[in-house]
Amino acid sequence: MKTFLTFPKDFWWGSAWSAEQAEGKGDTGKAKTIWEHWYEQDPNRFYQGVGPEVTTDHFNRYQEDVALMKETGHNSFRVSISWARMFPDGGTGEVNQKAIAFYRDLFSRMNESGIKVFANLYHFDMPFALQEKGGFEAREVVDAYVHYASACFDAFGDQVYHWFTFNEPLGPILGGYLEDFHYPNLIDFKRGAQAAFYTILAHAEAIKAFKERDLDSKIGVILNLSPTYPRSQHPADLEAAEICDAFYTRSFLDPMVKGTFPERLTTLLSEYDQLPQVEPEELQTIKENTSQILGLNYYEPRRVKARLTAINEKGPFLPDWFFEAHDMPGKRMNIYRGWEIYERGIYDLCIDIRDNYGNIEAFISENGMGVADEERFMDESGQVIDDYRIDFIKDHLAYVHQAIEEGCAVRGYHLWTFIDCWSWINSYKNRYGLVSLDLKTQKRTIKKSGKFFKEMADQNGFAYEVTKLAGTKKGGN
Ligand code: BGP
Repeated sequence: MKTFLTFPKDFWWGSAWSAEQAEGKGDTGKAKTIWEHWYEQDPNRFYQGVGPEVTTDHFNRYQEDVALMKETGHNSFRVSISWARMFPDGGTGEVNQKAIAFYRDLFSRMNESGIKVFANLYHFDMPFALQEKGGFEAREVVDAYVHYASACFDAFGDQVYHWFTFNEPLGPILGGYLEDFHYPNLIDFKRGAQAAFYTILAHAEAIKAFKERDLDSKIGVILNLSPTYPRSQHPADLEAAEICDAFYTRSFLDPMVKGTFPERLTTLLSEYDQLPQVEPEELQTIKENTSQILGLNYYEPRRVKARLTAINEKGPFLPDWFFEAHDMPGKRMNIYRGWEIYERGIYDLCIDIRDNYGNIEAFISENGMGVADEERFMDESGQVIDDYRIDFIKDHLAYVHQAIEEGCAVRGYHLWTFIDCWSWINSYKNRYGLVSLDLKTQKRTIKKSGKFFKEMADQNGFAYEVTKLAGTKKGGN
């Protein structure tokens, strides 16, 4: 039997995207970003050679897009404010009044339509000139970031509901220094650790600048978090999971929320001489300026086991020295993106935040399903009939609902994404939106999931078979 799952009053229903993935270049003037640079240098690294020049052309279509937000049930939406647009002179110097005018008009239209503005600052889009100075490996780039953050607080402080310093700060470290999927494509753990540390410092310094302004909004960070599950209860598997968790979950979560670094990680990095350079007053700043709100991006769980093979010690130091991914037999996959679908992970994540991070006010800031060739599912009118996405959303949200019933302070759910947008090196391969995009004409069409989302937001919930909630108090094991 189905039960109607009602969410708390004023629950944030919406979605998210970022400047580099949706805006297109526009005519305000914009500094070159690392993505534009990498695309110029290496277009073959981008799916079907599609780069970030036009993307979803939101810059020219934002009025129509705000109307579509409304039509798909948004009461809140996360954008990012492009550093390169705000500071077209290489990311520093004088703020760009044309950029301010663009974002102010977008935000006032959103607010007038009853859509709260969730503004994130950095979403992978480093101005190239600053990358040339070392990106977040360089202390002076932390100062440039704080200059940019402060300019945003001053220009939009009266329009933004909640602020975020970074989206998935782990992403550029993994991609840029360990796994070769972001510029600068290095394989160098110690340099990555320095960039990670200065990212954490930049977060704290921005929060400090925010607090000096006494705005009504809150500020926090958006982290990609996956619960880490060991293959078995064997001590070696448990240790592998613990180390993996320290590298990928606690590394940013602890300092950005609690103001401290996980000892498991710092001890291990010191043993292998991989610690970044750190000053005591920087640690103090991090301790004193922590997140007031937390965004949780959840896509898939992390499953690990003890390593089967010996390490090549001549190779570069990497987290994988201590564990291996466990390819769990029977797992369900999103075959297009290659990510496991495991809804209960979102519940375990919320419980972790409740129990180990002071139950900080949080929301699901990204969750979603990228599917290739969605034209296959179009009906005669051109609407994508994406029942798989509707099921994906419901199955995850039912677990979120359960977590809330068990006391988690989760205030909203934002899907990735609103209109199909550009996915970094995957370009437009996998589509995530509630609204489909015709790349040739830029025509937007609401998908079946977009209609569903509106209905769910209007009713503040949906009917669901709750016996499916395995592993929770309600569903049993
Ligand atoms: C998150 C990012 C987004 C978005 C999403 C989907 O990690 O914050 O920018 O891209 O993942 O992933 P992908 O685009 O790689 O398919």
